[in-house]
Amino acid sequence: MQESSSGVGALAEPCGTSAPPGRLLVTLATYNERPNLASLIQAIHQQAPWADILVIDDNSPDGTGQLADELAAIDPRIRVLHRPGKLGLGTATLAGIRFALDEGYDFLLNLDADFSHPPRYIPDLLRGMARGKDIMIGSRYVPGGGTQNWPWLRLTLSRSVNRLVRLLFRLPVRDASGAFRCFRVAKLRDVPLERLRSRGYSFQQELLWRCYEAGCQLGETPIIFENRRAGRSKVNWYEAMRSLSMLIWLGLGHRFRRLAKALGYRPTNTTAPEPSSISSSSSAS
Ligand SMILES: Nc1nc2c(ncn2[C@@H]2O[C@H](COP(=O)(O)OP(=O)(O)OP(=O)(O)O)[C@@H](O)[C@H]2O)c(=O)[nH]1
Ligand SMILES: [Mg+2]
Repeated sequence: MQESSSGVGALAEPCGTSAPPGRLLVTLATYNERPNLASLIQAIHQQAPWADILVIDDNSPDGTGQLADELAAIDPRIRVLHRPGKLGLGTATLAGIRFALDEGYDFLLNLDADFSHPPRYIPDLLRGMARGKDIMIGSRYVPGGGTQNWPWLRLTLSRSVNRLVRLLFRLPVRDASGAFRCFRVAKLRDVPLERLRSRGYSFQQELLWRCYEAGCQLGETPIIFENRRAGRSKVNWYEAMRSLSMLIWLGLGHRFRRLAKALGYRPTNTTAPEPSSISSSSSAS
């Protein structure tokens, strides 16, 4: 792990936008993102020069982790967390959250390391935080948002999963599956992270649900999700189906508990039902 200098993460003004007061950590989970990494970090620092950036790399075969170390050696705002192998985007996101909590950051902003979440939207997310939201989502499905050149099947699936999640978990957001989010770290302390069951694509939705249940105020700002600039997608349809099963399982468990409560039944165990297996790889989208 590289050490960042103190003070680098202090408050500054992002490109004429008023920033929320506090230290900002930007997390980038990477697996084979070497061609994107340096230019992405530069683009993030153009929007938020005061931000520390944590690269969470899973021993990428293309040497992304080594490049991150080289960048960190010349820029104290960059830090690197090396993990031994591909452990999935869910656990990488969780590692970023734990890092932000342990290091006492005020805000945690996460984005994909492939330019699909364009850094030019970072000021919009920070403006939402400054207005008092606990989580701001870069959203594809609010007016003004969208996806660039997605195949019909992927778009339909993504929209359908979001509808299902809204129905099962009653989340008041249009885009619960994207990873472009900014969190108020103090509120994350109230979220029972140890209860998160998902490791794959469903991680993003389950995390949001747990945060909402813990009282977080959610907000959305439109983004156009762009195709990755370089490298290959890690989208895995088998994993997508496993994650869908996980969401249905968690969502039905949630609805049944709500119904039981409304009927006056007091369950002895309030933990979400344990599925026979949990999804265990890849990324969310
Ligand atoms: N550390 C870590 N990062 C991962 C892992 N899987 C995916 N990522 C990263 O998570 C982000 C999203 O993954 P992508 O491959 O872009 O998947 P996607 O966004 O669903 O798919 P496309 O946008 O089509 O490329 C990228 O920054 C990946 O490098 C993983 O197992 N470990
Ligand atoms: Mg991507």
